[in-house]
Amino acid sequence: WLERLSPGAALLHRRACEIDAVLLAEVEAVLRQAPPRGMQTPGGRAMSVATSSCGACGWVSDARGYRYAERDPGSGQPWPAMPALLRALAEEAAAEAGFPGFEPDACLINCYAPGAKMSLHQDKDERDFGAPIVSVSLGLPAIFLFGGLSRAERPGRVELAHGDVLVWGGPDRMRFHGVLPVADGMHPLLGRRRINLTFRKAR
Ligand code: MD3
Ligand code: FE
Repeated sequence: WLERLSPGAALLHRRACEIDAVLLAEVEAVLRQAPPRGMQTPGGRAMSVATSSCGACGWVSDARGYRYAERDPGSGQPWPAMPALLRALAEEAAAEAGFPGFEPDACLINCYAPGAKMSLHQDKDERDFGAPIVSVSLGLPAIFLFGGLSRAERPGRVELAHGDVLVWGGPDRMRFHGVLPVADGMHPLLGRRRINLTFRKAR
């Protein structure tokens, strides 16, 4: 069911559950070609989340800063293509949330082991803030923090469970957001992992 969190943000509860096994197979195929890596913040701090990407461009982070790049710095190869079911899910979810015509060209794959977290941040490396961001959560649950347009605003909390799909666009696109450290547990399909996919129009 669709829960509207604010005018430009919707949580499609369990939207991906019935196709979770095929989605995961597509994700695992990408991760074999482009293994997730720990990235560094521009300040040189190690991020606890391991990241990969698929699509025409992928997100990379190192001492030079954050940016989208056409190749995986780990292999020097272009990123794997965005698998068809993943892409279709993102486009359909965007349309259901009120953003028809979404054409993602990048999908970031964030891999969380127990204890991994993502600090409060804004996604602002994309060229076109008119396009929404669609996120799909798989595996262990996590507490998602959604803040305001300034870092100072106290964030709200929402649990993201396996199969949940979030869409953020319009007036909510630039909200600060993050993820609290993932609690240890065992998921029947993913084991001791949380994987989050974020579909973007980067270029
Ligand atoms: C709200 N990922 O990759 S997904 C990220 O669970 C990221 O791995 C988190 O933040 C994760 O950048 C959160 C939900 C999400 C993604 C992008 C957003 C929420 C957003 C962009 C703007 C506002
Ligand atoms: Fe983000």
